[in-house]
Amino acid sequence: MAFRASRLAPLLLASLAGAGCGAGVVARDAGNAPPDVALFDVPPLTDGNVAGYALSFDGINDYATSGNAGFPAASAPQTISLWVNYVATTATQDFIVLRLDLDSGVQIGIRSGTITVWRTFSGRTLVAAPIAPAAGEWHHVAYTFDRTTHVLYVDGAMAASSTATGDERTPNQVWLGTVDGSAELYSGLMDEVRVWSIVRSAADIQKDMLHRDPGPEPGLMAYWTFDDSQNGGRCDDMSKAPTDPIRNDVTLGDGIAERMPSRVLSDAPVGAVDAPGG
Ligand SMILES: [Ca+2]
Repeated sequence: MAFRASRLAPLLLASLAGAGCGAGVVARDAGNAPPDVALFDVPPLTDGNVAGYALSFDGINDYATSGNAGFPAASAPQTISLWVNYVATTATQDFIVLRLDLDSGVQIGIRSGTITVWRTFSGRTLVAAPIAPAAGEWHHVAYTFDRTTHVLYVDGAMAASSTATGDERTPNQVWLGTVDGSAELYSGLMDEVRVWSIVRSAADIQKDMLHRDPGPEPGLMAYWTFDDSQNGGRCDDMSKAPTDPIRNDVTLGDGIAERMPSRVLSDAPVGAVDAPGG
């Protein structure tokens, strides 16, 4: 969970400044390295920062997993969207993976130097942005599939579409920042992840990306803001009511501090909370 990118340092310092003494959890990496400050448990923000916290993946061993209740099959209508701020467009890096073992799945991340969506079974590209947006700044990524056409939106605009043959089956694993806990590790920030079992329109995506969501909505199977800041290395699924017994909560690094993405103050441009039903 070391901070590799110097640009993240101000965020870390800002988080620490707001954390107060003893509020965080201090963990120690293997070896003689100085202790990392694990910011997966951090104080609630009270300064009106709408974006709250983001997850920071170190590209070394950080990842997260989640439940998959109600998640769409690879061949079913769906929308997956998130904000990312990647360090580089080199190597293969997964933002989010919904897969069934290695037999079927949808993977969204960086591949061949650009934002790409590919299938797990054959590894074939479903859709890819012609040009990768610049590293080191926030970009919104959304993927939709309507049983026929794959569409990739970057920063609210359609970047590419295709009718490539994809995988078909229902996922039994969900990974953030990796394909399997050890490979295709993501280096960068992530915030506002949403998984829908319906197709959102271009207009929906353009509107949604600029707002936090007020809560449960039809077809919204998971919504992770990473803002529930005192949760023992877990992040709540905000798409469900707090009392809902089936929630697709996120677990950071399988509960192992060294593998947990840190929480950092988010400056993702998500604007204000959307109006209910909006
Ligand atoms: Ca957030």
